[in-house]
Amino acid sequence: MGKNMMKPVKFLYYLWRKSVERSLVLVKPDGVQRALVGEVVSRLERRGLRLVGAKFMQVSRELAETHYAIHKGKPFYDGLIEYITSAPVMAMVWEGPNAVAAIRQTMGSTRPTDAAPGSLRHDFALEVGRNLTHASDSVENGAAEVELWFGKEELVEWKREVDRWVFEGR
Ligand code: RTP
Ligand code: MG
Repeated sequence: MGKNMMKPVKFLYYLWRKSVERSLVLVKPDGVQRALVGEVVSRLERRGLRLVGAKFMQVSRELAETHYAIHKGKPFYDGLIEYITSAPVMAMVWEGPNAVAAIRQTMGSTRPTDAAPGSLRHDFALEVGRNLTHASDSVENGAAEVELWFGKEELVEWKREVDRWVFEGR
């Protein structure tokens, strides 16, 4: 391949990577305690999303405060920090086309009684303060949260045989 061919190929690869969104997903302490980690993983897998990182961890107060900085000052903030640091969480990174919207749809609305039937929060939760999961709410926040929670070496770039049957044009 000539030297000039590399640039367009690289650019196409850049565009292809860009269209694959990433989201941080947390199974919060209530989800872990209720043995719903497998349920959450299973639903995301079945949706067609690709797992690129996972770790079972205790969230420090510092990480909780950085992650939820946007909610500082709100009436539920202290309870939220208490909740997320109260017991271990399963932290994961999932990717795919439209991953951010797809994952939030699979989780359901923040308030479980508003969540669509069939969503995780509808099927397994009752209270906003015990709503099982976290998912990034935009592509930008997805990238920022993945960087906050995971080191580069903790993320695995890989392809699946089935990708071309789930991701159009791959
Ligand atoms: P998350 O960030 O956890 O994925 O949830 P979300 O985007 O659907 O909701 P967000 O507005 O970011 O709120 C973060 C978490 O704070 C708790 N919360 N409690 N008591 C309340 O009114 C209230 N509002 C929010 C929930 O645990 C929510 O997931
Ligand atoms: Mg949020």
